[in-house]
Amino acid sequence: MRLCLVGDKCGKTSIVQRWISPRKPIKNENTIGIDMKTLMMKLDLKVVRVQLWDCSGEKYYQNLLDTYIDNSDMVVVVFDLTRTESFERAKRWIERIQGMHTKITACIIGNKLDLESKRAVREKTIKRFVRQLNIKNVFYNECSAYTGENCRETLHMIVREGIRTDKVYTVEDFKPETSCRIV
Ligand SMILES: Nc1nc2c(ncn2[C@@H]2O[C@H](COP(=O)(O)OP(=O)(O)OP(=O)(O)O)[C@@H](O)[C@H]2O)c(=O)[nH]1
Ligand SMILES: [Mg+2]
Repeated sequence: MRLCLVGDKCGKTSIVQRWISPRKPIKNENTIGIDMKTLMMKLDLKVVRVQLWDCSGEKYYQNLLDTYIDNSDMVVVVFDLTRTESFERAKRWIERIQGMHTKITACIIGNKLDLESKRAVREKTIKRFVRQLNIKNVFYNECSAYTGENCRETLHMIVREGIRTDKVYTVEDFKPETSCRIV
């Protein structure tokens, strides 16, 4: 299953770190271009291999991302709950994805739940936005990469959706052609 994480500088890499090493404290890692990590997990009696394409929020790279989005099974749009402009950027991402194809599954994540007192985007506003979308499968969740709150649950929700919509491949799908020869 291939996931593509997009959004401005809001904690995408930190969320990926939490998903990969839940117990380690997150460390600052500036993403240059695109970073790819693989995660193997067991969920509902299935072993799932998740490819995480973590895209930089830098505007400079944005035009390169269409191919990655097109090749992914789910786009994870992340924003910072403490900044309205981050949410506005997430909305523009969703519009761009809608423009590409409406069959794609999108997950919107509001990050930095630990900074509740600085929250600038209300849950009601986000849910209203999600409801009026023209994407077939879209869902929303909130988490904190910093404390780890709700991170695992969000990942499980995403992978379950992948399993439900048959976007999880079996080992058979990766078997090379018998006639394949490496030269
Ligand atoms: N308080 C708080 N800070 C966070 C959280 N997640 C990330 N941060 C901080 O936000 C900053 C950006 O985090 P990154 O994970 O690098 O963000 P990014 O979206 O990958 O950024 P780019 O790769 O530049 O697009 C860092 O200083 C993190 O420590 C969180 O849940 N809570
Ligand atoms: Mg990053």
